[in-house]
Amino acid sequence: MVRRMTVAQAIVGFLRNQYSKRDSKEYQFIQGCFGIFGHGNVAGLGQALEQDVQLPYYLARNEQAMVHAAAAFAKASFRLRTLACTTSIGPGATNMVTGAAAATVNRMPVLLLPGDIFARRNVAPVLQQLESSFSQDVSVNDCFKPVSRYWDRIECPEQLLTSLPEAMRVLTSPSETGAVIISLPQDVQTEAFDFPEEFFRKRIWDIPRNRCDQQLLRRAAEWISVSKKPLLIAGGGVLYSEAFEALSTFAQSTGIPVCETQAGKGALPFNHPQEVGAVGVTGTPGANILAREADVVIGIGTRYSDFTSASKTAFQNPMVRFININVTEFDAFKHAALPLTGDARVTLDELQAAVAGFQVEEGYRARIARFRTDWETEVDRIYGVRKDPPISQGEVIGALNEATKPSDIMVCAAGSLPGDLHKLWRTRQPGGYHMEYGYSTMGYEIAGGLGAKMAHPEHEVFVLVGDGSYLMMAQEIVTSIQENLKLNIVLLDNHGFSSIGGLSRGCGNEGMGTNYRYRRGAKYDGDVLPVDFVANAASLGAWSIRARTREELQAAIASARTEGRTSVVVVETSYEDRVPGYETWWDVAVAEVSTSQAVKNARRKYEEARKKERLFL
Ligand SMILES: Cc1ncc(C[n+]2csc(CCOP(=O)(O)OP(=O)(O)O)c2C)c(N)n1
Ligand SMILES: [Mg+2]
Repeated sequence: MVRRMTVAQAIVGFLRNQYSKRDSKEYQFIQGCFGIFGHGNVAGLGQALEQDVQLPYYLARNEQAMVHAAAAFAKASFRLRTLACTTSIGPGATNMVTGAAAATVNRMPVLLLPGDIFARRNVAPVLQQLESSFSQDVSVNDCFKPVSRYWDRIECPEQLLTSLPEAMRVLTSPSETGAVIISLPQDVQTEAFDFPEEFFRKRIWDIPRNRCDQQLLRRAAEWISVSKKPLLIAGGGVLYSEAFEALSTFAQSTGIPVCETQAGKGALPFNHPQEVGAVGVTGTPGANILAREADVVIGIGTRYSDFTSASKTAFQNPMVRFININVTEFDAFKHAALPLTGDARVTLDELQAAVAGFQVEEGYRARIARFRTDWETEVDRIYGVRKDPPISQGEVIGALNEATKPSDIMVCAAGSLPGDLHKLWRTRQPGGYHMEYGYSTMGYEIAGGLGAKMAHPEHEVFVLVGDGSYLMMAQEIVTSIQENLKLNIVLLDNHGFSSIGGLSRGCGNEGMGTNYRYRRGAKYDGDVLPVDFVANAASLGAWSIRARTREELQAAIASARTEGRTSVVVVETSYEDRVPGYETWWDVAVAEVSTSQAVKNARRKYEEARKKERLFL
């Protein structure tokens, strides 16, 4: 039995029959397809999606944004489902490169279907084709190779039969997942072929909970049982494995404190007795002191980015040893760790049994409790700051946190907000804190909010976005209105890049290029540019309002919640008033020679601080 279909029709027919399954719960894996059409896909995938509406189609405004939305959808679904994205050739395709990289860094499954130049070649160069004199087997879509986990180009219809199952294997693989690219030459998309009927049968991809090596598990248990200052680091893998309860039980029964990376934040509620908060460059004092002194660090589902390891200065105990629980072998081996390569939940359950009876000492337990209360006092202080307008960012975070419900989802990605939120946000449910900080892509915020809302339409989604990020990519507000997917956007306007301005000054410079002001001579030190964000958001169809004081902000957030459509609350915040770092450092290389005394001083301090960087061999 065969079905005569075009390549594009076969892709749609195949994708809508793919399911994922974990812990006996089943999900349609590809829940729809974003697309922006052009000559490279309108008559191919466009035709197929128009004909077969069982794979819902979504129109977005920008190709990069739709990949972020798809990745956010996957992240909010703990990687059990995702969306596909189709584009035309040339700029439509390459607009997705940043989105693909962000998805791959964050280990998020997204299926990207860029159009490609004619396989037939006789009409080349086609509109938007970048020719190569070196080979006819090259197109701009080759740019996706370093940013994807699986890359293929379909030159003839039968290749689909072996390519799409590979794409699904990678997308549903906990260890290999990331962006998957299937390049589709525009002529091939429309070619008909007799596809075997079985290709369109319902197929279930079981997402495994692999066990780690049992001998290594016993060794890990021995290491833990002789440890005096053990520390658990919860990374994104805890969430993607839905291992939060296993982690909570493990931490509670052993007394081992838990700190969190950006991706792992929310694994435990902020008021869990073993939770010591954010770790690393944007960490809390307690977590960073515990990391500095720890003799055994148990990293779960973490990539140990420089923000987590404080550029390899976080772990200063000369005897420190690492045990890494990670589904990806590559990460499990980091820091010369004892690698427990396996699923977080099943490994934590097994480790729990293997360390049965182990408890941290009373003094350590008391210290954890003290760090916790001290930190809550500090958060209350920052939340409670009362300033005349422009108000502080910490105050905005406090007002918003107090106005949100446990089931609300907070989405953010770049600027100074991620660092402040990592420290200050009181997360109450796993998934309530949605931060893209693997690639920290300006522009992810609103697009990501859209993806999170698509995954959980019954929850309120709050997007926190800086003025810089908003100006880079705000256009998916239009998509949210079109889809009736309401977002609550809070735009913090500090007239520029507060984060990078601070960084510039920290490196001895003067913050050039980080203020949104009129040019005066060589510098941008004129008046603030008159960007009217309230009018801008309203022009895209959102309900928008300006809030100047804490009271106005609280009232605006309350109105936004009851509003039926996407809202944008614009609040001016102080550029200078920032939340400090605690007990940590970040390696940003400072100029080794300069005519500026400030740069020379910064370099001296930098060289001193670098001495703490450690190699774990
Ligand atoms: C696409 C992209 N370009 C550049 C950067 C580098 N960068 C990080 S934060 C930032 C400024 C963000 O400005 P804004 O959104 O206003 O946040 P603020 O720093 O003021 O909090 C820049 C340029 C980035 N992360 N992403
Ligand atoms: Mg800003």
